[in-house]
Amino acid sequence: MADADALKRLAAARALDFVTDGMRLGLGTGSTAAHFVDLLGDRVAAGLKVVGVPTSERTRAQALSRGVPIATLDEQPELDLCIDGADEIGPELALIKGGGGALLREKLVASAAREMIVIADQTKHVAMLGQFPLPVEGVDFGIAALQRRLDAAIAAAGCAGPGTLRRTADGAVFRTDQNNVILDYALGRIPDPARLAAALDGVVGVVEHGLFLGLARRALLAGPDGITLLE
Ligand code: ABF
Repeated sequence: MADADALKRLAAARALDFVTDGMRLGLGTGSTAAHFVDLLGDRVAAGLKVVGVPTSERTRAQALSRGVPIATLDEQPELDLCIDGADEIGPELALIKGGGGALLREKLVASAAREMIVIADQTKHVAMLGQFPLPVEGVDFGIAALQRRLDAAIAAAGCAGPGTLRRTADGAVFRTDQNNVILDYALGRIPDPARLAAALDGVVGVVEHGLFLGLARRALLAGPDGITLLE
């Protein structure tokens, strides 16, 4: 059986079929999106003309190193296509994203695109979202109070589970590219993602959360038997 990384690359390679000359592309973050940027670099070297708007400093550096022309979202506020990975892909292409910490820029870039395609190995496809902890990005002023408000909002939306302040491997508080912090909520199951998203949107101090609803138009899932297209 192909290993997970090979499957991620396979999904990324298929996404290139949706890219045409002149496109303004949102460039995702994470190991699957990194394969896409890598392969896109080969196409650009062969003459493809595109401009990419990266969703993280990491992706920005990679795109530059692979010779992919880049712009900021201010310079290119309307995009043709966004290609990004996901942590979970549920029914109706509802997503959990943000395991890599880039959820805010990822959602901003995906929202600026006419179409979003998710690329992943098939293990990311689930019957119900929630096994992957849901990232919630917030401001660090009064983080304990924010966590209390979040706990209450999450309970009111019919979910439950502890939120943990994300830290780096050396124990420091993790900071996003926007210098915010992330609380990861281990909810186990999210039976009604729209209800939870609405509840989180109403919490003061929340900058963004990792539920991406109604954004992805297609998903390319790579498995041992090839690519499955969900739409
Ligand atoms: C990004 O990368 C994130 O939103 C998600 O957290 C992660 C998926 O990672 P990988 O492609 O490495 O599995 O898209």
